[in-house]
Amino acid sequence: MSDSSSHQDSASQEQAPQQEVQIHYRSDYRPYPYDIERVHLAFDLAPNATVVDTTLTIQRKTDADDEEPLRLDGVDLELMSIAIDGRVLDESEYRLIEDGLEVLNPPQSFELSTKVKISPDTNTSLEGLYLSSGKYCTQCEAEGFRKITFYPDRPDVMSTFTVRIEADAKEFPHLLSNGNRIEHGDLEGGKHFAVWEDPFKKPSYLFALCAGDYDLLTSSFSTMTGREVRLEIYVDKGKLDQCHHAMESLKKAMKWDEEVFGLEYDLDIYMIVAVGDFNMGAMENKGLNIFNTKYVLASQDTATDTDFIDVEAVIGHEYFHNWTGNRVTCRDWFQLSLKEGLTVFRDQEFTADQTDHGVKRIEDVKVIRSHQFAEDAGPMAHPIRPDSYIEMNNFYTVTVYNKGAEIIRMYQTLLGRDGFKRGLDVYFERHDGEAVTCEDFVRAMEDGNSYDLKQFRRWYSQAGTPEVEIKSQYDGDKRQITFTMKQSCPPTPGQEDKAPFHIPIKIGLLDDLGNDITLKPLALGETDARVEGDIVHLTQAEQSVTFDDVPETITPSILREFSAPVKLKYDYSLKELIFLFAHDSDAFNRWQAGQELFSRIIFGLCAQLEAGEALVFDESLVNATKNLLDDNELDGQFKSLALTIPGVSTLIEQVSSINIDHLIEARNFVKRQLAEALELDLLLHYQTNHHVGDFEQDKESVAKRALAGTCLSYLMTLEKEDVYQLALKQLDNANNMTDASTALQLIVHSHYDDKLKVAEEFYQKWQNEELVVNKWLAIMATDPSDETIDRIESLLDHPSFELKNPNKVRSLIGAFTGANPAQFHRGDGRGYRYLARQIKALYAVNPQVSALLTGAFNRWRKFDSARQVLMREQLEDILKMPELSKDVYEIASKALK
Ligand code: B3K
Ligand code: ZN
Repeated sequence: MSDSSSHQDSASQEQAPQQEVQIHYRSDYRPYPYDIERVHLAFDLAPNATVVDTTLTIQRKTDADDEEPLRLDGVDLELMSIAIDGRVLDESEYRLIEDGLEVLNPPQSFELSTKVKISPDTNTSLEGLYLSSGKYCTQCEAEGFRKITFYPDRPDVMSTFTVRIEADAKEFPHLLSNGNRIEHGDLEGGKHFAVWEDPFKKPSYLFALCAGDYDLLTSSFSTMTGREVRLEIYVDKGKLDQCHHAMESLKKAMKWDEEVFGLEYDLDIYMIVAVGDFNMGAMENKGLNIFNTKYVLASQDTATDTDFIDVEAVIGHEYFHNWTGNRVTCRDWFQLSLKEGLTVFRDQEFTADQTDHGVKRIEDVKVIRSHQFAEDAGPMAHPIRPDSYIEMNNFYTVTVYNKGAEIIRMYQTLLGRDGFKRGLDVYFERHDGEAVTCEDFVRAMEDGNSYDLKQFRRWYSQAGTPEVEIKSQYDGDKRQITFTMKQSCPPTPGQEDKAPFHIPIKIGLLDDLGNDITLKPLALGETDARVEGDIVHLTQAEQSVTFDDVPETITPSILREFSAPVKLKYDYSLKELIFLFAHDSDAFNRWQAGQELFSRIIFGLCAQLEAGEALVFDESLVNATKNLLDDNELDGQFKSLALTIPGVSTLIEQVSSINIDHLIEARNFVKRQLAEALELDLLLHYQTNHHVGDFEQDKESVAKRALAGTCLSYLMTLEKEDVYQLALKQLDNANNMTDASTALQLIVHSHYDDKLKVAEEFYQKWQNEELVVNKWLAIMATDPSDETIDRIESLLDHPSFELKNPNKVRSLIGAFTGANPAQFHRGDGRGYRYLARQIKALYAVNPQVSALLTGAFNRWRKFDSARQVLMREQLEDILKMPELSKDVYEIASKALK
């Protein structure tokens, strides 16, 4: 079958009727009528003519209709032969359909053999089997396996796989697939083969194959029951010295999962292959993880402290999937958060245990506030368990992943650590080896704890960010404080009215010395919220809670640890915020108080700009910041976070519409005013924290680098020659990528005359280290100056750029749209036109990555009317493109709805 253009996306063309786009609904789920008991795959690898021989052992389910044909998915496959039990089928016995094949009147139980030809070399979608940089690699989640062979490509069809790979021995000395290698040997004509068997049943999305000539790092791990597991990391030639951190991270993750959750690895071998051309971060294929190089390679010279932490986190994430995702998988893709929310939660806890709980919590909430709140308030808003999709790949979202993780975190808050663990134990006992639903997970939590989660389930079905408005009233005679709480949730596409959520609100009350007082909740009446420990359970649209024995000078600290993914509205006075910023024992809320201070001041300045007034700086921030800076008890990493002004994307989500020019001007003004007021302190802290000499990577050194970087970034706003020289010196003397890239970014984003020369020298030095070049691209793309648009235009033709490589696209185009608000939102619309041109150039090459870029237009309605028109025009234009991918179509059309 030459199925070629798989989605006849006429719907994406202007004149085409929208109803031709297939929408998938959660409510349409039907079990697959057949069991696939065994899968045998044989690959004869060749760039344009890889032959895949597949034998499926099939059994019709007893309750299935025997009239029903056997339907298999298949995209871009050329069918060479098809047989049942060795008998070749004639054309009346099967039918090629759009994106698949039907076998008519199949027997009850049989072996189906198909032979197809595919072309990995021309597969630029990086989905299915593809050849890039001389190596074969697969990506099957969500629906890539159908580009490899005809198969029921859905996660609830689980089977055991045996895979034979045959290829040229010299070019592809390593032939890898899932499970254990049971056979290998040489063949005629310089070829060789390997056979792999995976004893665990798995869905097709966890299938993987890699073939190439790699460098290999090996090690081993002894599990809690004393089994030795061989660990292997495969990387491009010459990169071996950059994989040690990944290997150590893997061992830490394996140990951590045993210690914290009692979960042990189950195969004798665990392999990781790092590839440079990859659509996302990594993929948890059973026993054979495939990683983006960005999340494996790390050395002092080439990777920043953040990169090191990210590598550890992603290695952990994929490893943790072995239980939460692979052993227990999803029934259908609407249940994606079942594995992703849970696994993100697990990787967050892992990182917190390796680093610092408060700092990690702040980092995670920043993602929620800047990205997830935006998604929840935009055209793509969906519950963590979506009800429908056009292209599943568009639903690997910050909602499914990160909000999903927040929902999991709330179970732990409600049930306690032990209770959460009990629930998980029930989940694994009941469902090991199965493909299940979010509902199954909730039930396991309920049954493990005898806890009613009926209302809590709404977090799975309702989209949007709930808003919680709290007011307090102090009764001096009774020495009681009463909080009245109201919750609401704005309408989202397809969901007008929302029922109240079960929202756990962690609370603290600080006395005038900043110490937490003991909470004494009073149960007064019907409308009172239940309180357990320091958790207030808000379950109705409106409820109140009263605490007894409270001194008048109390300062409440509400939503500690960000105990629920909501927007809190509480009318703190400036004085209270400053007090919390100085004293709150909850790291998250201490940071949050500072962020709210910053936000208020920035929006106050915006109002001044709106009114045409001269900007007046609110001095209250100066002392608060100075005290924080000088607090010797505080961790440098925390200080650095607390001193960082909320980003533009976070600020945007705090108001209903935005004058972007004013917002940026006000934000810059605050930074510069603070730098002027605190110049000497900042300089002092820069000097004491910036370290020259031997490189260390302990917690303290990392924190010092972070704080030094933040201080320097404030100082740079002063535009002083001696500060430029400091940055240049840091860059020249750097013996690590954290210091080097921080300095480079500050220089390139400044008005320093020779900044382009500095940038060029950096590029020349690092041009052969792809991951560093990607950092360089991102730094160039995020320079807020007006010339950036011309520069990023010519960078498209620069040797460092390659449209087919997702990392490059994300570094140049993604960074520009996501982290350069001043230039992306240029009033003349050039930023928008630039983005639209790249989407048009990319959608046929790589639908997934171009859809990701399209999302940058999602918040267009928030901007002034001139910019709205400019963005809308680009979206309309994109929708007129011939044979637009359904990925981009879904994002662009929903944005315009
Ligand atoms: N499960 C993969 C993501 C697959 C994305 C498909 N578009 C990586 C992860 O979440 O661990
Ligand atoms: Zn995942």
